[in-house]
Amino acid sequence: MKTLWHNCHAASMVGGRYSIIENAAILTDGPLIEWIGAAHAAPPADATQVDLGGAWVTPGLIDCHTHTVFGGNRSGEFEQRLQGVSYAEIAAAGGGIASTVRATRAATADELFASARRRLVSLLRDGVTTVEMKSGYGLDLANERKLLQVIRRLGEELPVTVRATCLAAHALPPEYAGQADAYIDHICTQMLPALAEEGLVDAVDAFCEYLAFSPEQVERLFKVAQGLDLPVKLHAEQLSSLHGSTLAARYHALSADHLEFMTEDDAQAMAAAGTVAVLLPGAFYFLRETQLPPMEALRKHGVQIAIASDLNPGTSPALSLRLMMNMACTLFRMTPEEALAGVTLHAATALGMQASHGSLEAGKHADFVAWDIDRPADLAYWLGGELNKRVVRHGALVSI
Ligand code: DI6
Ligand code: FE
Repeated sequence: MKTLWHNCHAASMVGGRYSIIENAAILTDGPLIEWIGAAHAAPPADATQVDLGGAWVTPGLIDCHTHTVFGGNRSGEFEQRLQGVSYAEIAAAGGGIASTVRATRAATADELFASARRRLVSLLRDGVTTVEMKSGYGLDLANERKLLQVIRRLGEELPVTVRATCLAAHALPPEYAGQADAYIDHICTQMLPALAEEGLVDAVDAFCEYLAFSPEQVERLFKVAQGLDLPVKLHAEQLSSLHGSTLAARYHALSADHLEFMTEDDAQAMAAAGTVAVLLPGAFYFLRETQLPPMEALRKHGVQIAIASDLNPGTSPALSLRLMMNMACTLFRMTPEEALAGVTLHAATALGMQASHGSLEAGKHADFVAWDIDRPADLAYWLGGELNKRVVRHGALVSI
């Protein structure tokens, strides 16, 4: 079953960077792209024709860093922070991640599924066709399993490709207060091997920060992940510089994420390892941070830069990836072209999916969005909201 999608322009991302084809056509065969190029050069084919009315076609957007599944929410803490109470003070008083852990443990899988589904639908309405979701609010085997199973189920029941990341090393659970090394041991010897064996884990992540886990603890986890053949990622240099991003590069991590406090040496190590820099402007904005990620060092060393929502209840209740594109431009001084590459091409690499996703090329998945916009920069220009568009996944139109 072939389809020729025509009367469009394409921001194809071919060649490993932002690139466009004006007056383009795309021939799909079932779930895959068979051919893409200038419309006049389209190969003859017995194909259904779809007129896209002059739309701009981009790869389906990829949100490569989210914590979509959690119980409760923290709008009360948002109000407290607006009154001047700090994130660290709230955490010390038993709020913060710990309060979401309590609410998540108390919720049933069905309740978690229902609330996460609503948030995920918001992301999908914004043109997202692939999303990564992390566990990390369960912090014991049964509850991390519950989260990862909900993540798998979201991928089965909604028109989106899902990658599940185990973030058991997100925070210290109350049962292990004062015993971070023992908790890391428990993850390494019990939780991760069991969850991996059950097929629930596509990658392993950790929060490397002075208020979470040290580089030494993260390295122990990475060694176990490596032994289980699981790729790693890392929350690094969000609040301070511990060189977690260099450690991530040493383990050929798919990505290091946040990175406001990274150094030029970290950028060099990441570039050499092909580790993607995932920037999270929603968290930067919501915490009213002032330390900007070192854009010039990242560009100079040729680190691939992705943008993601970091959707989570504490630091980035962000329901629009396009709003993150806008913030990446206004706050981090990225160009709209860089922002678009950051939610397609480089986001695919941050998930290890670059062979099949992230650009419009023959042989890749036919996951794309036909936007009724004048120019690709319009995607980063509007502050969220729903744009007119058609979403194609696995070669077929989807409605959400
Ligand atoms: N970094 C973050 O910004 C979130 N997790 C992380 O490792 C915060 C999560 C939360 O506050 O619930
Ligand atoms: Fe995060």
